[in-house]
Amino acid sequence: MPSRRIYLSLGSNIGDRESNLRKAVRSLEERLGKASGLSSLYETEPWGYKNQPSFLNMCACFDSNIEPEDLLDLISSIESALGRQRTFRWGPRTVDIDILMMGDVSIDGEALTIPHPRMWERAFVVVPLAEIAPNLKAPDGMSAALKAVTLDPDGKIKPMGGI
Ligand code: GSY
Repeated sequence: MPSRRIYLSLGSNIGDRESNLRKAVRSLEERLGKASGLSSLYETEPWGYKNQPSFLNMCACFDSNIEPEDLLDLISSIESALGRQRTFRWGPRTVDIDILMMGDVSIDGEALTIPHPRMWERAFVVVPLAEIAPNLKAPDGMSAALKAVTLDPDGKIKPMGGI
């Protein structure tokens, strides 16, 4: 099986957020190999449920032949190991890892939907993604770079250095 290009979104808003993200990336690299792209860290306002601390978000890119269900298991085990407790939908989390895209994989299941159905609506996803994959295309044909400007027209979401 040839490798696929995998894009992930990572976020944290509990504890030492930068350390949580660093540990998550390290654990992903242990299984998937070295990341082929890592965005900067971005401080972002909580989306959905507003009454919670702000997030640090980033995106990562890997080239791997891991199967989608195995990637989901890997992500769940990393989130658990880093102390994520599932409180309520859109609630705070030590680390959250979302699969955005996996090559041309298209899955619409109960446990897993790829590409991520709401990824192109969220500035906290698209701004970091545009840093590592500016030419990646949304389903409407718009590039990630252009989507980022559309979602964050005033450039409020700024890079804060890397992990
Ligand atoms: O869906 C990922 C977890 N999450 C986030 C996030 O990562 N960043 C921001 N800014 N808001 C969020 N709301 C949720 S839920």
